[in-house]
Amino acid sequence: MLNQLQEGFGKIVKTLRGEGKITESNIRDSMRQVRRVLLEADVNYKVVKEFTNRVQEKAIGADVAKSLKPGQIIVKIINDELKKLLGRNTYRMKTANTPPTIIMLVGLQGCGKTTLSAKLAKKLKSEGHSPLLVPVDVYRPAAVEQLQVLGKSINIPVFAEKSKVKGRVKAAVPYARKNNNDYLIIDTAGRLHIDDTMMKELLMIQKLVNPNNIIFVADGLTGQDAVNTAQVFDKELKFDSIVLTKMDSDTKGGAALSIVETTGKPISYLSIGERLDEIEVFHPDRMANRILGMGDIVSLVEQVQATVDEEAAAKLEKSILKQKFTLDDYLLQLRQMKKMGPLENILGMMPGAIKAKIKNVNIDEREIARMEAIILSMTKKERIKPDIIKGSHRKRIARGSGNQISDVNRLLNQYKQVAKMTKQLGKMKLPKNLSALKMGF
Ligand SMILES: Nc1nc2c(ncn2[C@@H]2O[C@H](COP(=O)(O)OP(=O)(O)OP(=O)(O)O)[C@@H](O)[C@H]2O)c(=O)[nH]1
Ligand SMILES: [Mg+2]
Repeated sequence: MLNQLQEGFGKIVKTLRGEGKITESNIRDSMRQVRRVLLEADVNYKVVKEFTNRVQEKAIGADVAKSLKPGQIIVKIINDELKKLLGRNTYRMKTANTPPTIIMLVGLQGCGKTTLSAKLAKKLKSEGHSPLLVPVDVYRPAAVEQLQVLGKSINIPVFAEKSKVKGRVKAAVPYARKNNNDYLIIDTAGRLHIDDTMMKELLMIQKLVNPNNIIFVADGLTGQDAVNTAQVFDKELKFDSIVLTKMDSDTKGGAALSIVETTGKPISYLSIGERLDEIEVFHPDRMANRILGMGDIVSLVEQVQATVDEEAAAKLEKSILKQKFTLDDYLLQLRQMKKMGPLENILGMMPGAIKAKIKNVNIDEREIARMEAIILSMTKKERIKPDIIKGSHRKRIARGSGNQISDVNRLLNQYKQVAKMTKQLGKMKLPKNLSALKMGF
């Protein structure tokens, strides 16, 4: 996610930090680079122009003479402006005085509304709420079933009574009240392009139930188009917030940076995968740090805390501190990783330097299962002292786990790489509450 922006800004930050003296000419020079990075990431040109002007103005006016590291001041200004660009504060969903709080999702076809409905419902449920899902896409065959299947998988009721949109929406509210559903999530139908019929239907639903939150769902992959579509939807519906989806894909990130500025509406969540737990509250400040390659340590720690088994974490931490990391520890770690979700999500939050070091450790879930099988085929002694695993042992382990010798070799190499990283992390001084972070490896 946002790799291109991160790489671009990473370079600029590196140069700036090294600058002993900041002059008007090197400020202009770095602003040219900032402009290029933003434009290449598909950020709206007007947004780019205003952004660089603001940074330049502040940088030139900044009192850098007395500072020890003037370059850092510019980085700070860029960081501040990025935060502003992304919306400054974390958005809080509005709630109804009398339940249910109604959330309505709108957006073009395939942008991820239905998936997001289920994700939000799951999140709300985990926070102790009792959501009700209401699919109102009565046109596309199987659209309702799609939400029903998702609802069933997370044990959340789906209200699909009445066959017409108006009837269903109208009936859903009293149904929610009767069944103590404090949130009602309306998943609307998408169209390939904005058209009158779709907009009229959305306006009708809006008028009928007056949702507390209208969320515009934007496919993060569509770049500038998402910005234009957002403007049209906002003009008609005056939505409350934006969710960018598919942020796990190789999106350039331009939409994320332009959409807030052009609509004036905040981003509330990011959808970062197809799995129903792959949703993230959008924090402008953390995102700015992430883009500048400062690493989103706080998000990472929260995510680790939410999923990690405390006992396993304590055990791992101990071995990390002892700087003795065995294959048993690696096995534990792999299992934790499986719980935390795709490694790329976690890597995306790490500071660039660490990320670069572990770029080659590419693990997906199936791969983790295979790695588990290989480690489990080793003897206790082999797991504690991997050095004793020679050729004949590898053959036995491969056979025992139903893999090739090359798979065993690969696992051992990855283990070595991770063990080395872990050793380095073990030496790093991190605040106590951040030590869980070391678990990510
Ligand atoms: N990689 C990735 N895929 C996603 C994400 N969100 C949704 N998808 C996928 O995108 C496709 C479309 O998602 P839906 O939720 O059906 O989209 P929709 O807006 O409801 O589509 P319509 O109802 O046809 O308008 C599905 O294959 C989803 O699995 C995401 O954050 N990341
Ligand atoms: Mg849908």
